[in-house]
Amino acid sequence: MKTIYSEQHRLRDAKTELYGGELVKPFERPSRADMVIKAIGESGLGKIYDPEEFSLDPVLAVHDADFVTFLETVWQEWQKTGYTGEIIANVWPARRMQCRVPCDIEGRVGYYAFAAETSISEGTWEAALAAKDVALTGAQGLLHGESDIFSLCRPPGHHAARDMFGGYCFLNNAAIAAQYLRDNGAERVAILDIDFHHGNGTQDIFYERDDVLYCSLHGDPEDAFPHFLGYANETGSDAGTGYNRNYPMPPGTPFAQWRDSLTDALAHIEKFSPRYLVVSLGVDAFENDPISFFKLKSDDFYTTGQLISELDIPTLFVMEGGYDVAEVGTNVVNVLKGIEA
Ligand code: SP5
Ligand code: ZN
Repeated sequence: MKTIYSEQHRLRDAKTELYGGELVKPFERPSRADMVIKAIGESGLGKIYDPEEFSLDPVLAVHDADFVTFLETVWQEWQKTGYTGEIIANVWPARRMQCRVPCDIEGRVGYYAFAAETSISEGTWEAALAAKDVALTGAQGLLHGESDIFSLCRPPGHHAARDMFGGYCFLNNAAIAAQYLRDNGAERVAILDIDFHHGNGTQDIFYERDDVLYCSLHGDPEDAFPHFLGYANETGSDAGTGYNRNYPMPPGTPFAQWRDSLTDALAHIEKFSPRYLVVSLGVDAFENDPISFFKLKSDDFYTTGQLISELDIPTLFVMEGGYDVAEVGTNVVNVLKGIEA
């Protein structure tokens, strides 16, 4: 299986994450991708390729233009104000307030943020652009007949909605890839999200649509980020009714229970009969993940890959979360090896 990867991910290297009332070194850091690349190199899985460059058109197919312009320009604007720290949202259009874009930079940061833990730092936009190229190059590979491809995206994407960033995500790499597959001839595309967190952004982007099925396994929003989306009663709206499936699970969930959800999601995907499958591949369901609460072991990721491969659908794996830096490479490679078994 080919891996698509760009060194440009290093440009996303924020100094701060708001965590427990302190500004700490972000969990989502460059060494995560280093560990994955190292494990791929040692695995004999296949070669690593640079991405091709794509225009903003596939990005604008899923994100609002004003949001994209905001991401593109906000660092320079922040610098102009004279602020010396990173960009952290501190105000939101909360209940019974107006959802309109203010003029002031702090107001606009709050408008486009849905969470404050994600600082925007110098180079974030450039890294996000490269990550979407990594995802789109993978999608292009599927269109050219590859059966499985791994897009090692960083920063991740599944929390980014059409007009919101947060959860360490800016552009929704998996959604951009899925839409690109749709726009290049695929009638139906399924997205399976196995990251520990609910992919609120991906759900948001495809919620009213019946051509892209979204299924997500994740920590119950009662107990886990992003807290305000990801409940089982969110099944889609309008034409999309029935095309969104959430599998929230409680703290301490072991693989046996998680696998039951996966099996159900896979059966649902099979019935949908998609031309392609996009997997939002986070490995933060791992038992030692520092910010998550499932109990998957490294070997369970191999089994997960095997189960997904039984679908026999051309699949793009898009890297999302996974914060136990020591094991993130092993866990990702285990999924991909399970696919090739
Ligand atoms: C892509 C991805 O995995 N994003 C995850 C973003 C999660 N950020 C919020 C983390 C809040 C952690 N609270 C954990 C409490 C642990 N005791
Ligand atoms: Zn996650």
